[in-house]
Amino acid sequence: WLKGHGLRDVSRVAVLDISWFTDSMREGRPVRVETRHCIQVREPVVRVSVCGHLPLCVCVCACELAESSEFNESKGPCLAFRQAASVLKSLPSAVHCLEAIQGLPCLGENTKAVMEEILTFGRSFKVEEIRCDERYQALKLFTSVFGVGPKTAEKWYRRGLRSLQEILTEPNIQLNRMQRAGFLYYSDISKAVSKAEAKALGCIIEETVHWIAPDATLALTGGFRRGKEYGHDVDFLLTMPEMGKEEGLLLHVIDRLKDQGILLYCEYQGSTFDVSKLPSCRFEDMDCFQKCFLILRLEQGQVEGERGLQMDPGDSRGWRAVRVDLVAPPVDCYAFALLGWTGSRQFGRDLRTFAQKERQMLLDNHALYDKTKKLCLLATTEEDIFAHLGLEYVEPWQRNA
Ligand code: DCT
Ligand code: MG
Repeated sequence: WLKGHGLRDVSRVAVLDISWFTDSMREGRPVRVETRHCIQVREPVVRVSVCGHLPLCVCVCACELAESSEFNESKGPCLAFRQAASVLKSLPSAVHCLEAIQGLPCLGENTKAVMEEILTFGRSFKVEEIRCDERYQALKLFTSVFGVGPKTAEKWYRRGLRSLQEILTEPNIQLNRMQRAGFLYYSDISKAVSKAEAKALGCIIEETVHWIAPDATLALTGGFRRGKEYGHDVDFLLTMPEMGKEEGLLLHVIDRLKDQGILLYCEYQGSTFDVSKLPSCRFEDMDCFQKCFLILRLEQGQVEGERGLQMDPGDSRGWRAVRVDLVAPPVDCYAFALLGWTGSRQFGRDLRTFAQKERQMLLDNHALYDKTKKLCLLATTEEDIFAHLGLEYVEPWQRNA
């Protein structure tokens, strides 16, 4: 199983941080197997997953089943598998039998069936079938391009296209600007971004923002705020101390990045924020703040640490392209935006469900609305929001659901 996931010459395996491990697997990143803190494995490799880390194995399967459901537009099963993966990821110890997971939430019949198959045969035939499925493979490949969603991927698949090369050479396909950038920087932006690279980008963004507005507030959000070692992009939130002063801020930042010669691609979306709109209970809705999706050029010399830039051996460019998201909410919404953009997606989804079901409140990236009192509750910090919800504060590193 591990070899099937790209691990070679496995004799010993260390799983130090379960979420890091599963995220790496899910994102198809090569996993570096550390020999420190090892679980010694001398038997055939497949026994690692069965005997040692059944939850991990099933978690990866659940992620693939979720993805496959998403491609089939089966929203319910997709969410159910994501929730199951999240629960499995959080289990503190190995599981050796189905009885051990009795009573755990969100592990439905389908997930249990996968677990049973793995316990009995060492693998899941259902998941293997999906992995070998031509449509699944094509859609997974196509959606790995920045700017390509499941709908476009499906369209290309239906036209008989199967590889990225075929898409690029098909004369009747008109790529939009974002997709063109996605293809142009594909090998760079499909590589994980490391913590050291995120830190280097943080310095660049901070210098740029503060050069324009010394009193702006800037925060690293997304997976890196949750303490993740790797991410697919780097997310930042910025605001101004006075309401309305954030207007136009991102456009200045974009100009300044352009002047520095490091802006490779930019998609800017102006604010459509309307205070009179109540929080939306539909999580999938994008928030209305001004934001930009960027690709920036990061130089080798800007990244600290012995590993420096994440580059292929033999790549002598001395720089790589990295995806960066900047979001600029007005200061009154800052705490809600920070909570939302810190994620994880699953954590955010669960928090909204909790707010709605248990507290009759609507939470989104803009506000928290109390349906009983018929008013929006103010918050200047994330702590305020948790307090309004009657919950103990949850640190960002504990939000990796
Ligand atoms: N988010 C949101 N609304 C959106 C998109 C994202 O509230 N329309 C939140 C959910 C997670 C967070 O922003 C950051 O998004 P990602 O960068 O996609 O996730 P991540 O947790 O940072 O994961 P990765 O490490 O892969 O970047
Ligand atoms: Mg991110």
